[in-house]
Amino acid sequence: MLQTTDFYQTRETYTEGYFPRREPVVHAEPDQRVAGPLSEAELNRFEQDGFLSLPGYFSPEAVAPFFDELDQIEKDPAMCDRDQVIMDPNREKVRSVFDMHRLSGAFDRMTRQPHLLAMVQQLLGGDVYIHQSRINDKAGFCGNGFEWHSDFETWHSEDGMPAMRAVSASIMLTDNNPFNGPLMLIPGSHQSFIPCPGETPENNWTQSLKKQTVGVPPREAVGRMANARGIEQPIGPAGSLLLFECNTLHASNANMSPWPRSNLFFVYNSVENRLTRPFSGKAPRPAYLANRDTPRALRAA
Ligand code: 6CS
Ligand code: FE
Repeated sequence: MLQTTDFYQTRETYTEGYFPRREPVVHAEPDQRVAGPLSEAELNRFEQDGFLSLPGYFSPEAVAPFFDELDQIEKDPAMCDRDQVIMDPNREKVRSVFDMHRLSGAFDRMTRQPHLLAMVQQLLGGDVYIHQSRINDKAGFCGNGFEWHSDFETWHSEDGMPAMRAVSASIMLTDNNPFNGPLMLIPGSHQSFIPCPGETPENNWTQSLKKQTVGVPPREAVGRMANARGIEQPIGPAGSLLLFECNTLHASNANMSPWPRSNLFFVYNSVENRLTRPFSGKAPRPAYLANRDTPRALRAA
């Protein structure tokens, strides 16, 4: 029976404040926690911070073909006209390409890389499927940033994701350094759900992926979280991996450096957490943003 009770009321049902999350951070049963590649220390780090940074996880050579494939897409006008390719607001550069795992066999196989998949299954306590995949690309000098937000707040409100049982795997396709707009995260912020004010516009995704205006938590709440635990900015060479929990607050600055910053994101959702109706009450988002098929458990490549 699909859960349709809205335990995380936001936007149209906004109330000020913030509320403790209902789900565990690591979903594995106690006796199953070590049944996977992540050590107890790594699981504890993920539980405490809401993310785990693994610099140098893949070699730069292993991810170079993905960056090259992105370059091909960006040079293909027919591709850039597709809805799943989001240009930045001044339409100069590609900002995001969604549904990469369906565009390319290499990306699909990467979602099922055995060790990566085993870590995600360990964190989510069982079988998983891809809810969303994308590349966020920040060209040198002009790549725009992303507002502070919880991905879960959007996926709950606009896609109908019932519970906090999803993890994003971000693979750096280029070096992420302090100057080219790396992801910033607030440790511990995953433990609280922060309702966001504002009604979800119809077809919000046509604008939100260029600049998010709803689903942005009140600055007072972000400030309080940052004052409690600071802000961290995982950097590393191309090939580095960042696993972050669906409710961890994150943002990124514009890229004013001459160097590109391109990161690949795979969003893994538990097969026990399939999408229901969008809790905003609005129409479901397109398939390239949210996989509404009956979840089919991923098998290692
Ligand atoms: O709307 C979404 O699904 C996307 N928006 C943001 C700001 N991050 C997660 C996701 O890519
Ligand atoms: Fe996000």
